[in-house]
Amino acid sequence: MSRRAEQDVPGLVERARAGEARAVARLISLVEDESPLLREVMAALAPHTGNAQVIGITGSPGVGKSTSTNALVSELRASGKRVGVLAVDPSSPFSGGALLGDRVRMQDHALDRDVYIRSMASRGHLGGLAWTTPQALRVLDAAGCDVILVETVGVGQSEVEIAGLADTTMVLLAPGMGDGIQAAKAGILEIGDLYVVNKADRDGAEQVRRDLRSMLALAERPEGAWRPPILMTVAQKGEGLPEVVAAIDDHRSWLDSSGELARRRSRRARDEIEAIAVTALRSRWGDVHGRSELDELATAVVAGRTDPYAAADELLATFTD
Ligand SMILES: Nc1nc2c(ncn2[C@@H]2O[C@H](COP(=O)(O)OP(=O)(O)OP(=O)(O)O)[C@@H](O)[C@H]2O)c(=O)[nH]1
Ligand SMILES: [Mg+2]
Repeated sequence: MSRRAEQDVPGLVERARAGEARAVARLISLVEDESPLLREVMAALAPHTGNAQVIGITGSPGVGKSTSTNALVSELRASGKRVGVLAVDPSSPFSGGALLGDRVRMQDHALDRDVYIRSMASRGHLGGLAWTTPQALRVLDAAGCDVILVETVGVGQSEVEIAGLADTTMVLLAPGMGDGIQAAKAGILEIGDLYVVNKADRDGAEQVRRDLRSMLALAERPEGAWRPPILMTVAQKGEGLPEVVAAIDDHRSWLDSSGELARRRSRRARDEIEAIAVTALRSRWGDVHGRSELDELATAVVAGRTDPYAAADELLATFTD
C-alpha cells in the first residue's frame, strides 16, 4: 500500500468495509501505534459498528484457547458467518507476531476471505486491554464481522477486563492444570457466561466439571439471571463445539431478551470514554520541561506545603484554564 493510501482514512475505511484484509490490518496497526489518525478513523467507523457479537475466550496458558478458537471459527463459518479473531497478549510489549496462538496457529482458516485473524499486543498505557482492544474490535465490527472471538490468557486482571469487553465470556478449563480449585481464587467464577472443560479426552476432566459445578452452585443468582452452563469439549477433534455454539446462541438470546446486551455495551462504551479521557488528562500532566505539574504537586504534598485534595483540585484546574 502506498504511503498516501495508508494515510487516506476514508479510503482505508471504505476498503476495510469491503472486506479488504490489508486495509483492516492497516487500521488495526493504527490502533496499536496510537496513531494521531485514530480520531478520524474512529469517527469514520462509528456509523458502521454495533453489529458484531463479541465473544471473549479466556483461561490459563495451554488450556486450549487457540485450538478452541480455531474449531469455533470452523463451526461459525459453516453457518456462513464472517468471523474476526483477535489474540490479545496483555503482557507483551511486542506486536504483529503470533503471540497467543503460538502453539496452535489457525492455519485452517488462513486463506478464507471471511475470516480475519490478528495477534495484537496490548501495551496498555492504562494497563491491560483497556486502550487498544475496544478500538480494534470497532475496526473488525465495521469490517463486517458477524462474530469476533477475542482470545486472551487469563492472568491477573486480564480475564476480568475481557469480561468487560465481551458480550459473551467463555472461560476454558482443562484437567491437569490445577484449574479446579484455583478457579475460585482467580475470580473466574464471576465472569463466565459459559464454562468449557476442554481436553475432555484426558483423565480428570469429569472431576474438573464436578468441582466447577459445585462452586458455581454456591453463587447466588437472582430470579431470571443467566445460569452459566458447563460444557465438555475435545477441541482438537472439534468434539462438543456445536454445543458450545448453541450455548453462545442461547446466551445471545438471553442478552437480548433481558436487556443485558444494551447494559453491557453501554458499560463498555463508558469504560472506553473514560480510558480515552484519562489518557488525555495524563498526557496533559506529562513532562513539561522535564518536570511535570504532577511531580511539582507531589513534592509539595510530601513537604507538607499542601494536601492531596488541594493538589488534586489544582491539577484539575489546569484544564479549565
Ligand atoms: N488432549 C488434548 N489436547 C488438546 C486439546 N485441545 C488442545 N490441546 C492441546 O493443548 C495444547 C495447548 O493448546 P492451545 O490451543 O495452544 O492452548 P492455549 O490456551 O491457546 O495456549 P496459550 O495461548 O499459550 O495460553 C496444544 O498442544 C493442543 O494441541 C484437547 O481437547 N485434548
Ligand atoms: Mg493460544
